Amino acid sequence: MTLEIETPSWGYGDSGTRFATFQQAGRPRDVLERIDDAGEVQRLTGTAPAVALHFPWDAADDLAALRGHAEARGLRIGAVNPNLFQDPDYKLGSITHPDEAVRRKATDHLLECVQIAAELGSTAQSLWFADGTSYPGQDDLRDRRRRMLECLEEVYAALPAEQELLLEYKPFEPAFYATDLADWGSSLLMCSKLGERARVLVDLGHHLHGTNIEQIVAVLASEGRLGGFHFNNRKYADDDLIVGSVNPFELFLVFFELGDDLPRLTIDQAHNVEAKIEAMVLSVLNLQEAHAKAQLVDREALAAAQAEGDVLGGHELLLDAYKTDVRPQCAAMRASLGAAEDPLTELRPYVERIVAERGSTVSVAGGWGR
Ligand code: RM4
Ligand code: MN
Ligand code: MN
Repeated sequence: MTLEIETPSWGYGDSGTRFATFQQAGRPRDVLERIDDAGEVQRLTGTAPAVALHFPWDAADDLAALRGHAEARGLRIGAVNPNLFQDPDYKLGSITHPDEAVRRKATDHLLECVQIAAELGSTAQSLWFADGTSYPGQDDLRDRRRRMLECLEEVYAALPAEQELLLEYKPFEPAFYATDLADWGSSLLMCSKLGERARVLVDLGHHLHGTNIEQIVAVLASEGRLGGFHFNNRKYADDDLIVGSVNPFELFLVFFELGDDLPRLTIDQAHNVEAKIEAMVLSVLNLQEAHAKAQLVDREALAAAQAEGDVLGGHELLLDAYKTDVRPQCAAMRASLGAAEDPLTELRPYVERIVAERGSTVSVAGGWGR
């Protein structure tokens, strides 16, 4: 019942592959309608009380009204996500760009987002940089690192006390040779230089194959530097699919490793072909179940098995918890929170209503946000 998930405004609007964007009937037409959809997910699941925003995608003239709109739907504003990957000026990087003027522009956007967060009551800047190079020799790797640090230092110094800085990493895409923050170690080093309120954000889709993500959780958490999660699922790269759809065991292991000390938990998904709100609800349900199963692990027995060197004893204790069907308990938990026992069925009338109100649209070529 204490689980709290932030859902992403950008997971409700249109997104696409690099080949096409498919618009859905009932798609939200503006940030207020994206917040409405997040409010419906919270109403049905009971554990999604915050909505993370992305700027300038969610830009609004009246931030107080935006905040009021969210609060009226039982939501608070989660992390603020600046966007430094779509402006043509950022083709060769944003805060690592060789041109000082571009770095200034990027830093100013980050500073503006600190201000926006303050007005919205948000307590985190969630930063992901598309910065990197696609060819050896394209730019000086050490200089880029220095430029990034300089910009982030300026942003960190401007953070009000209640805001933290979360730093995401990703091994490749859109850069294909050297991404400036390619792995958790690079993010962690940057955070250590910035200060205590800078911590690493782990996105489940941002690792090379075979990476042991739960071990990264263990390392960062023991260092006090695990700032948060971007939940999604993938089979190949940064696929941004429904949480727990491809690799539910990994999700369970992540929750087991997190234990009771949960950092900021956000969903980061980009739905291209699936029904959007339904996909978001499913993700929250899968998170509830993974979290519940992780609570079932008999940690005392596990510690005893580990102390005795009982290799498979420890392993089987994890499997016992993972194989337990917790769906009835999760439904009861939702009912006791005043949410829905069967969220997917109860979602239908809302979807029918928004399709009637917002209308249907057509498919267009291209990527994000059209
Ligand atoms: C990136 C990354 C960021 C997200 C963007 C839209 O791959 O995961 O967190 O803001 O996508
Ligand atoms: Mn992410
Ligand atoms: Mn991503």
